[in-house]
Amino acid sequence: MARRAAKYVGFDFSTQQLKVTAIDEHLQVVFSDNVHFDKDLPEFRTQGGVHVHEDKLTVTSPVLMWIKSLDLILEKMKSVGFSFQDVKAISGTGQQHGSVYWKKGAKESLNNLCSEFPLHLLLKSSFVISDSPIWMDSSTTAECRHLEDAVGGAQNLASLTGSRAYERFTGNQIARIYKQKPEVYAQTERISLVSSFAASLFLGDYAAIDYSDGSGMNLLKIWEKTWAETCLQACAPGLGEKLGPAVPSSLVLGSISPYHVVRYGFDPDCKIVTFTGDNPASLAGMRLQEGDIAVSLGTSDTLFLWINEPTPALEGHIFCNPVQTDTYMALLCYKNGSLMRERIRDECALGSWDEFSKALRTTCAGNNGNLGFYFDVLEITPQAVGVHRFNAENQKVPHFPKEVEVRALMEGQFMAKRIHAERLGYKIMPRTRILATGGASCNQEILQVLSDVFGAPVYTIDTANSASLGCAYRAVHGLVANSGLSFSDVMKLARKPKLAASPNPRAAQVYQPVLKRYSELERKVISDAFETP
Ligand code: ADP
Ligand code: XUL
Repeated sequence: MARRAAKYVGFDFSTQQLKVTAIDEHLQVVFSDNVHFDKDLPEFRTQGGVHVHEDKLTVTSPVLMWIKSLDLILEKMKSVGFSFQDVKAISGTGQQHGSVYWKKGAKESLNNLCSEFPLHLLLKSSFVISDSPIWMDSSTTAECRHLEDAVGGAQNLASLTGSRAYERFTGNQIARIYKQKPEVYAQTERISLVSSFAASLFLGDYAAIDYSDGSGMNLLKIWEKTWAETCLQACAPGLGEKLGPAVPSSLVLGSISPYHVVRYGFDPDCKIVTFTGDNPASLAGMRLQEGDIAVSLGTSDTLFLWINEPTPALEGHIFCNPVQTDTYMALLCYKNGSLMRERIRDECALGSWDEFSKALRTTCAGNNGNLGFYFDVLEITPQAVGVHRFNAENQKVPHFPKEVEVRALMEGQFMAKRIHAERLGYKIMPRTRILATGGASCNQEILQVLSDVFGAPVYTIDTANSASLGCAYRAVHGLVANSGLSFSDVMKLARKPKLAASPNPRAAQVYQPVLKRYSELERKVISDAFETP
């Protein structure tokens, strides 16, 4: 009998949808599908997968919606004849920071799931909180200040957990729930992240939180990889017990629950590899290697960096690396991405990306000393707003000629990224690769500026469904991680990224002094932002 082709599956519980990607042993995608929360599960009345509460600060998603979406996607897979029996391993991911509150006795229910019924019916009474706080929630400013004070300040918290206190980070979310509803907290048997909650549904038991997603809680000591006792105590009593120990991201948690074996025909030996957060999962999906930077140029701009020796700062986040436990990843988010570029394109390049590119081609690296900061909306990194232009003498000027403006925008956006990456401990090395993705990564001239500012080659990659694909890859790796094979060993079969731009040899010399000036002027722009009434 012919050998059946092994499959590895990744599930992504993202904000708006549940996605699934299956690959074969050659790492080729053989199946993908999704369930869109608003469209396919209208009974939960979400918009973009979430409920924004009246105070505008509280943002939640119904936990049963996530479970029902899993029932639905597995049924869809069954109806198209997906061969569950060939799946060797499953891993997955969830939006970062969101939390799920299991009721006392829920472990028992998870251990004894009756395969005749869908999960959302079996687990409908298993949660003390039916609306889970998610990453878009910003209602916990008081809890953030309390946590930072408890450890002696924002930088101390960053040095310990990888990030200063952020409203969406789970420790602060838990603290608010404890403060507002202590009785609900007392009835909680276990607190999961969206990722470990989703893993629990496959495992039929509480799944551990992994180091990488655990780093998005303001609770995990990223160096020792254990919970920080002072942080736990500052958030809620007895919290360590409700979280359970954190584990490496590539650990096999166990075999799939008999529920799925009977109901869908999974092989009883199919392994569940620890689930992680969506950004760590994307790092795996983009197959970042040691020293790489991924730059996503979309509605907002995001940077993932593979860092060996991070220096956590007041901006950006350091997470434990999801594919290699002894290293780290950094995450930097910028709100002024494509929309900012579009505005300058409309004002200075006749609304055309071709004209925008032409302006970049006809101006020179370093922009003759002209540089600018372009923040139409309040920026995250750094916290500043407005448009600020400086000439070569560091004098503030109200306007630039159109093509100078275009170059100042692009150089400014990329210099900021390089400077913030270096502040987090990133070092550009001869083997550094920049992997560019997102809408603007099709623009050759933009990629050339990126390459010149960083002094490194830029490659482009297709990142459609990178988080679920990354988890299918992680499922493959999880099965062999114990025998010492690294993630990149396993990834050798995957398609290589395409070289899109190489740095001009003179660029390094040009940008060295400009980067220094940009960094100094940034401080001025930030302090101006705070002085503005
Ligand atoms: P999202 O973050 O919403 O997924 P995308 O990654 O798809 O967004 O990026 C969309 C953006 O890509 C658009 O808003 C547009 O500004 C930008 N874009 C599209 N084509 C180009 C181009 N040729 N040059 C620069 N930017 C582009
Ligand atoms: C990262 C963050 C979001 C969520 C949802 O810190 O808040 O990217 O992970 O995608």
